[in-house]
Amino acid sequence: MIYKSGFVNIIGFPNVGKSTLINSLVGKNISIITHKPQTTRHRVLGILNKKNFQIIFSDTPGMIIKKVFFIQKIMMLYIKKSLEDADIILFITEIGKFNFVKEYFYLLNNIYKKKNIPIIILINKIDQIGIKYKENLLYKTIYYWDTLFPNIEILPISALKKINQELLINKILNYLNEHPPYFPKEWISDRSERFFVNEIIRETIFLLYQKEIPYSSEVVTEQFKKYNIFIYIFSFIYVERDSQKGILIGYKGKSLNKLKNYSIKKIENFFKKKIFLKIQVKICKNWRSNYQKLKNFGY
Ligand SMILES: Nc1nc2c(ncn2[C@@H]2O[C@H](COP(=O)(O)OP(=O)(O)OP(=O)(O)O)[C@@H](O)[C@H]2O)c(=O)[nH]1
Ligand SMILES: [Mg+2]
Repeated sequence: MIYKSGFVNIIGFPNVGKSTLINSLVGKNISIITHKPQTTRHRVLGILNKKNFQIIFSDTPGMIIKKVFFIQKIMMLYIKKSLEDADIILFITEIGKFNFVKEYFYLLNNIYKKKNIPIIILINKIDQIGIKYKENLLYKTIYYWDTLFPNIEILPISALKKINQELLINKILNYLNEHPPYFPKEWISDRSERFFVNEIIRETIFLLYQKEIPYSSEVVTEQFKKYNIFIYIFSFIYVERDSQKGILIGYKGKSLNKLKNYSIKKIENFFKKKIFLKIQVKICKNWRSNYQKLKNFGY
């Protein structure tokens, strides 16, 4: 039996469905998803293990052009790195988006031509055909990408509804070389339990709060203790200003309570265990622009 293994890195603009794709491929919510752009801040590995292959997918933050905060520069560095260590690149975009940017055109072209790394262009959200979009729009989108990259394979998919997922895996396997597994076969990610707690709370903040709040928040889990019947978790949420702390906590602590209850449900679902969660909100001034603080937060 031939055993294949390799690194498949997912890149694309914000909000196109990168995290949705990695979760649906791996079969577990290892990367957080919201309707807001720039949800993903880290590079997260999701590992798909089958009898005769191990594919290590890597989710990345959305590519952004205007980098205001230092954290956004770091996020873009994660993408650059992920372009370098890939065996295959999945460049994901969505139906009806014609937003290609020169900077990334050169980057992709360079990888494709000089480094010889295979790329597959995925056109996501095609489940919206007949609902939000006409079929013609898909043809236009395919034509657009094919004109930019005439030699690169294009595959329409729906990450949400798993349309063409098997086809995608088969295409990936065609490109992968014979190689023993890089990670133990029971692994689904390279990240710790605490990381997932941080991310689930962060996802809930994205869903419950508006404007700058999600972008100004960082979550750090200080304690994660497993007992027979439950897990004890103590997490800090850092925001940049006093006023943000007030909003996060809300009148008589109501908003924070809601955040806590929503998070508990999701964390329980993730670990399949009862959770006792304690959250404390703290201020860490301008953490998004401070190299040392970002380093402490694991960036
Ligand atoms: N209809 C539809 N919606 C999708 C699909 N894939 C993702 N979405 C939605 O698109 C939004 C963004 O999804 P994410 O997976 O967070 O996108 P992302 O590319 O990881 O975004 P960033 O991390 O911010 O760069 C969410 O509301 C998803 O539910 C799809 O195949 N069909
Ligand atoms: Mg994401």
